[in-house]
Amino acid sequence: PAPATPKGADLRIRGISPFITPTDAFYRVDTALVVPKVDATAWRLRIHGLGVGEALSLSYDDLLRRDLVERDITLTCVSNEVGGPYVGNARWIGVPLAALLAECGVRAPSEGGPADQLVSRSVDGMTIGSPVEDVMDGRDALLALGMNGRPLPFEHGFPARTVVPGLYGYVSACKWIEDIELTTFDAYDAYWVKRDWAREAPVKTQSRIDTPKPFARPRAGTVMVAGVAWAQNRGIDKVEVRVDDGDWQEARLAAEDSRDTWRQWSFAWQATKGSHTLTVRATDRTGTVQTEKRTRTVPDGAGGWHSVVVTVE
Ligand SMILES: Nc1nc2c(c(=O)[nH]1)N[C@H]1C(S)=C(S)[C@@H](COP(=O)(O)O)O[C@H]1N2
Ligand SMILES: [Mo]
Repeated sequence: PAPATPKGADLRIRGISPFITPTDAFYRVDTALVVPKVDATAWRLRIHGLGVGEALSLSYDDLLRRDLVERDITLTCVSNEVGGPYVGNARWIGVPLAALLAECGVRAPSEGGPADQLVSRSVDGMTIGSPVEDVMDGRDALLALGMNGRPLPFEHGFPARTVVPGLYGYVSACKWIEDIELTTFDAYDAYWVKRDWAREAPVKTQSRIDTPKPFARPRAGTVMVAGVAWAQNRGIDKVEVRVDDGDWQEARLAAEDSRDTWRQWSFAWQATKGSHTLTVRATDRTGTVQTEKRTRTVPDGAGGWHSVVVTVE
């Protein structure tokens, strides 16, 4: 099991996203018109391709018999607009993916391996291509079997899915996975890449105001402004809030769980009567400040600052 989340990771402010997203509230994004209901007793996962010695075929029981780890990882969709809802944080249980690949003879490109793309295929025909380098660089890439202490629900990929901290879901998080092929980016474009999304898509440093909501009418006085910020695999270092065109003011950060999870933040605003615009920006642990430049979700994720307009009464 993962250690308990640190005290103080959850600020328990009214209206803020809970640190761990309950499974039934976790966003869902996929192309499935009907959720695949895979029979785990008949299911197998194949691992094959460039640099793999002998192709491997694993059953659900084979995976359950291995050493499993539990990790808190925040997952984000590339189609999430600034301030949008397609981000969630869960406790995943799974097989460390890098170790499993290494057993099959796979080496990262930087170690001389011939494959730079790992293509995951699902039972419903989705293909998702991840950089082999990222999957094997020491981060907690998982072949996940469980979510928030339970087997994966059908909606989130039962019996198994991948989760790779720091990469948008469409290049990392294949649900209902049944095949892993080692290949190259030159040789193959995955499903969304064929439809104009980027080949490689690390998650952008982002932050969101959860409360107050847009067009809220709080009373003058102390108003708690709060939300979440994420930069998976890099970690969040700082969050700042700006009221109208004022100076950036540092928000209070909740305790850090890991650099793969989002962080809650809060700011006690002394609100004065009238209409005000609240804006948030985050800085990650590499020193990168969330960019002001508004960009669309296509091709590699929305950029820009989230702001909310409220009227203080
Ligand atoms: N089989 C399959 N896996 C998939 C997808 C899909 O359409 N089909 N969508 C991907 C996208 S775009 C995202 S953001 C994540 C979302 O995972 P969730 O639905 O568990 O939140 O799953 C990824 N895995
Ligand atoms: Mo996505």
